[in-house]
This record gives sequence, structure tokens and C-alpha cells, in this order.
Amino acid sequence: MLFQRRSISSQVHRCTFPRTLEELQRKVKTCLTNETGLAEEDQECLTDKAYLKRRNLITEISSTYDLVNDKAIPHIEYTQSEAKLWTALYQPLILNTKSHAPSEISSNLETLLKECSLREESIPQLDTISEFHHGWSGWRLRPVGGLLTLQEFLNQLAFKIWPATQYIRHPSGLLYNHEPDFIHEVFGHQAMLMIPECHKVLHKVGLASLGASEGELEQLAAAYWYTFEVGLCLNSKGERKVLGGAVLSSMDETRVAMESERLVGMDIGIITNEKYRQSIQYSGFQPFYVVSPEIGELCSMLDTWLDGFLQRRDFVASYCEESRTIKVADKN
Ligand code: HBI
Ligand code: FE
Repeated sequence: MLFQRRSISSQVHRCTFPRTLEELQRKVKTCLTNETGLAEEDQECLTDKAYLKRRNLITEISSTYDLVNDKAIPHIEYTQSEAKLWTALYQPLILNTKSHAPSEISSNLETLLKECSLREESIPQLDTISEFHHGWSGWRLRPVGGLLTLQEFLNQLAFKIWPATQYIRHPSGLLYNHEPDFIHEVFGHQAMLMIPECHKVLHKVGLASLGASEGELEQLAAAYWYTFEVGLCLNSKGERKVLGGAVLSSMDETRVAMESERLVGMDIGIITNEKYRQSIQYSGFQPFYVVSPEIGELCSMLDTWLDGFLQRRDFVASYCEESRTIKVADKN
């Protein structure tokens, strides 16, 4: 009886996940936060009508992106005040990465700056970074309007697509922003995503999210959240470093996290359990930081965990690079 019920639910799940870019294109809507996509704590930003209008305009432009035909990502004419924020954070965030990120990440950031000709004076286009990434790792970036649901975010990873916002944070969020803005995407995530072990394991997280139940999605989200979004890790000398993009792209939270005594050792069984899944806090400084081992070791730990996860499925989902589709096969 139990077996039967399991197979029915996996059949249901099988037809509900996107297999083509057309299906993936239709699926993105931002709904983790309120209607504007802004966190409630972000009051200054919420009451700034001109900022909200600008942000909605950028989101509208982002939403015209044609994912299916692989057209260029829409260009944003950034304003002078947006460029001022980029300029104010450019050198500080590079220095932050050099001082506090693992060496693989800081050397990749240097490569990214050089290869994409990033400059202090002007905000680059998402398309430039996506093109570079595609050549480097096979991944592309896709413009989105803000925080996606767990399922939508994780499903993109299966297609080697990194959902990235294009808007720039409100000036009140200079040193700590409640949400992912374009500065967070560039300085928080791209150098990490350039590490082969990282993008391979994130792709596998994406594949594992296809057809996953609510509980499984929450486990995958927790594994991602406590590592690549808000985690710390060790370097080869056993020193504390910042791995998570949300922390690395915030000058203030990096300082707090580097000094924090509220640390939890990485244990994949523990950080994906009910208690930790429920404790995910999307906004504000993290109440605690999970400390992972070195990046290579962390990725192989996650990889093994994901294998166990995938073994429990009665089908295999794989990504075909050429057709950019998900192929689904029965296990036996
Ligand atoms: N959406 N755009 C975006 N960026 C994220 O990092 C993100 C998200 N939605 C959900 C989410 N992260 C977390 O729940 C992860 O743990 C999956
Ligand atoms: Fe992020």
C-alpha cells in the first residue's frame, strides 16, 4: 500500500517539473516576499516611492528576457545614483573578498573583473557576465525580479541557469541589504560559481529538485542556504572564511560573521532537518553561521548526500546540454 502511494506521488511530481526552456520561462514569479518583492523589514525602501517605481521598471524590463531563444539579456540604462552605489561598494567589496573569502573565490573574482572588464565607474550589464560565465562554466544567468520560491529557484539550477536580479539596492542598504540585488549577484555569487566543484554540485542540487516533494525541496534549500548563501567555511590553514554570497556582499555582515561566536559545525544530516529548515531567516543578519570544511571537501560531502537523495527516486532526470532540455528515464 505504502509503496503504491509513493509511486503515485512520484508520478504526479514527474509531470509537474519543467523539462524545456519554454516551461522554465513560464514559471518564474517572485513570491517569497510581499507583492513588491521587498522584505517587510526594509521600511526605508518600502516608503521610497521613486525607488519602488524604478525597481518595478527594471523588473519589467527583466521580464521581457527571451530565455528560449537565447537572446541577449535586456540592457539596463542605470542611473547616476545607481552607479554611485556601485562605485561606493566596488573597491570595498573587492577588498572584502580578498581578506575574507577562500583563496579560490578571491582569485576567481580577479579573473571575473578582468575578463568582464568590470570598472569602478559604471555598472556592467548582466548579459556581459552571463556570456563570460557561459564560456567559463557552461552556466548562464537569467534576470529575475527578486527572491523566487524554493522550487523555482532550485529548478533553474538543473538547467545550469543562475537566477540574478538586475536592480540595484536602495542607498539605505549600502552596507547590508535585505535582499539580493545585482551587486549581491556579482560580488556574492559569481566567483564561487566559477569553481568547478561548486557549479557541478549546484547543478546536481538543481537536478535533485526536479520532482522533489515539499520536504525534499526544503532539505535542498537548507543545504544551499547554510553553505553558498549564508555559510562560512575553512581554508587549507583551518582559518575561518566567508563562503556565502549574502554575507560576502555585505560589508557589515562580513564583519559580524567573522567575529561571531554563534557557530554550528557543518553536518548535512543536521542542517537539513526540520528544525534547521524552519530556522531559515531570509532577512537580517543570520542568528548563527554554519561552518563548512574547505570548499572541495564540502562539495564532495554534498555530492555524496545528493547521491543518496537521487537513489530514492524511481526515475533519473538528466540535463542535455545540446537541446537544453531535461531528459527523464525510468530507473529499470
Ligand atoms: N531566489 N533570486 C533568488 N536568489 C536566491 O538566492 C534564492 C531565491 N529563492 C529561494 C532561495 N534563495 C533560498 O530559499 C534557497 O535556500 C533555495
Ligand atoms: Fe544570493
